[in-house]
Amino acid sequence: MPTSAASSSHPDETAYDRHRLRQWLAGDARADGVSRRRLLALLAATGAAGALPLSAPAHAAGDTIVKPLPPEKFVRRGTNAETRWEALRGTGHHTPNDLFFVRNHTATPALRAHDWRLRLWGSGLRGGPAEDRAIEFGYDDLRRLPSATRTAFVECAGNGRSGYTTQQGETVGGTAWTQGAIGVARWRGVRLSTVLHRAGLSPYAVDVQPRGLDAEYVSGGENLGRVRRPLPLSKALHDVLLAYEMNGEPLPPDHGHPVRVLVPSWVGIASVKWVGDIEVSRQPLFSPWNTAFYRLFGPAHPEGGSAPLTRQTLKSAFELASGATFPAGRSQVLRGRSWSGAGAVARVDVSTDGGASWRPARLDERPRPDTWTRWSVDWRPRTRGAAQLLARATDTAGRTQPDVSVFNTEGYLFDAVVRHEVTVV
Ligand SMILES: Nc1nc2c(c(=O)[nH]1)N[C@H]1C(S)=C(S)[C@@H](COP(=O)(O)O)O[C@H]1N2
Ligand SMILES: [Mo]
Repeated sequence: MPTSAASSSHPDETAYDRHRLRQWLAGDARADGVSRRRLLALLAATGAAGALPLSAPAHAAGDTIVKPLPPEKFVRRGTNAETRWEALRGTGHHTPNDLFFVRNHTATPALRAHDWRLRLWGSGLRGGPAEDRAIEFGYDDLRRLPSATRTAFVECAGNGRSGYTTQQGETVGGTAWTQGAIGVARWRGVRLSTVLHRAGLSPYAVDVQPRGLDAEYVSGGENLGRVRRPLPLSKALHDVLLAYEMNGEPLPPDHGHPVRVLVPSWVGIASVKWVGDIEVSRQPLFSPWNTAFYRLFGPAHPEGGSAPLTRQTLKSAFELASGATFPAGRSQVLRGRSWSGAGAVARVDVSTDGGASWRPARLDERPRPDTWTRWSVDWRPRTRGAAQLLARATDTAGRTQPDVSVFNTEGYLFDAVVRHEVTVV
């Protein structure tokens, strides 16, 4: 399998990275806003502190995310934080920034908008020999370009992964998310197409590969470099944003400050945070994030894995804690949300008796693609004891959530109907 390792370790690139890094470190030192530990991690990321072993964890678990993670809102999972669904109750369509899940391969870097540059480079830009084709945009340059706003979810490909184990008895790799590795925000930024055209897009370009400025990712003792994943040009030109605002605020540090890529309807890994450069290529690009990770492996999938994951699957969740309790004989409104990467939600059916009987949920807002739809049902539990609540969505592409999700070794795209355990008291 070809890789882009040669082009991404281009000497100019490395020098550029180190140069930028020194500027941030100087800035942060003045502002006194960065821990020594984070500083060392940043240095390690570009090899400027060669003696620091990359395999050593650069951060304690509590140090990888900047924002507060109150336990009533989040469950910590390693370097990540999962949103609790019960905390979404009453929050409206858009997930407040302070409640949005965080998925960090390493740690949130300390970047400052006025020092930040975005570099576009590669054989897919017009003019000059390949190594000279590069153009930079500063933060203010982006803010001056026409803006676009989109409501879209960012959802980890592994969201719901623990269902493979708890409902299907299967062992899968990766973070054992329940259902809270998703959030919906109103993203504002510049269309990637606008920036690509300004950069001088070649008619021969086929792929673009955004790369984050967070530390290099070490997995199984191997340094995989900085988080990066290619996108076909067709998607890049269609609806992708370089987002600098999230729900009307400057992008928060944990969500990619100052600028992230936002790839609507696709697996979260496509939405690269803290983007620092974008390779534009006439050849298909590869990185560990579209070869080793984010493909489906397993007996039901092709030898060598499926095609790289693109769109998210179809899911539903209740705005309830696992094991929530309800008083018998009293009317309740059960609320939840369903979403699909393949279109809008068409209908949602709910069962409050473990799947024996079903009724349609009320859709409480107009279903739209790229985001969830809130719904509700009335419930008056009669019998005391354990009960299972189920919600099954159908989308406008004609897919309905199955009872069982097809196994894959990394536990991606769990789409089965979730059995939500509650107790009637
Ligand atoms: N640079 C960078 N971008 C990244 C990641 C990362 O670790 N580093 N994680 C990815 C993954 S796997 C997901 S699911 C989303 C999570 O976005 P959030 O943390 O804003 O919720 O960001 C993606 N972009
Ligand atoms: Mo993810």
